[in-house]
Amino acid sequence: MRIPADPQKLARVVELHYEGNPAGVIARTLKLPPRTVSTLITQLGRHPLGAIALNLAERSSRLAWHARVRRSLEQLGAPERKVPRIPRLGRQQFLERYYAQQQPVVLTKMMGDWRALRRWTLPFLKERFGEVPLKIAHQRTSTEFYDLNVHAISESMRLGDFVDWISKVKTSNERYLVANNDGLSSPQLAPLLDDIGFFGGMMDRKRIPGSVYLWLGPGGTITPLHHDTANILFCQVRGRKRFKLVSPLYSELLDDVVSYYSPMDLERPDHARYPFARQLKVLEAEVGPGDALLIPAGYWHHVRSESISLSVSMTNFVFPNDFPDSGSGYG
Ligand SMILES: O=C(O)CCC(=O)C(=O)O
Repeated sequence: MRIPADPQKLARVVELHYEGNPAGVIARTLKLPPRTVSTLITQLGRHPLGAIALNLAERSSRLAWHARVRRSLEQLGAPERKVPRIPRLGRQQFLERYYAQQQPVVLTKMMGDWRALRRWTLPFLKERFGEVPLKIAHQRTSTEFYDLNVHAISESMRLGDFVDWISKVKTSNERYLVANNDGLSSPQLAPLLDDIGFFGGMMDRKRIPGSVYLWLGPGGTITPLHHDTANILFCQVRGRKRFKLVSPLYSELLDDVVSYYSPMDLERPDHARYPFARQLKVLEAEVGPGDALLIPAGYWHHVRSESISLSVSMTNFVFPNDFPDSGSGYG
């Protein structure tokens, strides 16, 4: 028998077979002679690796079935597409109703004790910290997977010069100070940490290093569709941002993910390339100064800034928030 020389094609035969497709359909889909496909499948059945593949396929289709059931049941529920906005929640209510249930929520009145809300303006940052060198993502629009490749495209820039650039361009997706640039790990910016709050004991004051991140950029910045591996409290200090969120129940449908990023543009999905895009239940949240959005671990999100924007994201919950997986990611 002629085994397809292309290993990717061979892998697709195995994949389609264990997804339950008949040999004829596989042959047509992959443009292979039907006899090649059926012989391969027979050999696979006899090979010890075939039994292992079958076992893995059954496990993954069981998980996929559970997710499918939950997605169909979800369609029967209320058609609400807006993330709820709640003024305040006690630590236990927040834990039980949202954090433990993986439900996004915007807390609208819990940043009252943040000095940052009053102090952090572009002129303040320039005057107090203008000389501080920071890594800033550059040339985002001309780089594929620019958020995933952030370290490769980041360049050092003085905070004062970055502030001047933002004030000049006002709207651009070219440069952006993102969480992975680790701005707040610079010792010179440490005083800024005195201006943030801890949400009535929901966030852990002692675990600030390495779990509180700064975002600064003009209007028009886009963080493409991705998920993180920890729960995030996304706190908006200046300007407005628009989030689109998709539950991890839909992960199975996003099939060309690289690391934690999907190339699908959630604002304008290419329906020819992503026919499933219409099945996604997309939640919307808009955050402005003083709003804090819970982004549950594994929740897909796409973010656009509507104006010059300054945000802090935090992962230092007092609740368990460490979910190791095979990769790495902020959060
Ligand atoms: O604000 C942004 O541009 C992106 C925020 C985000 O994706 C995150 O915190 O994970």
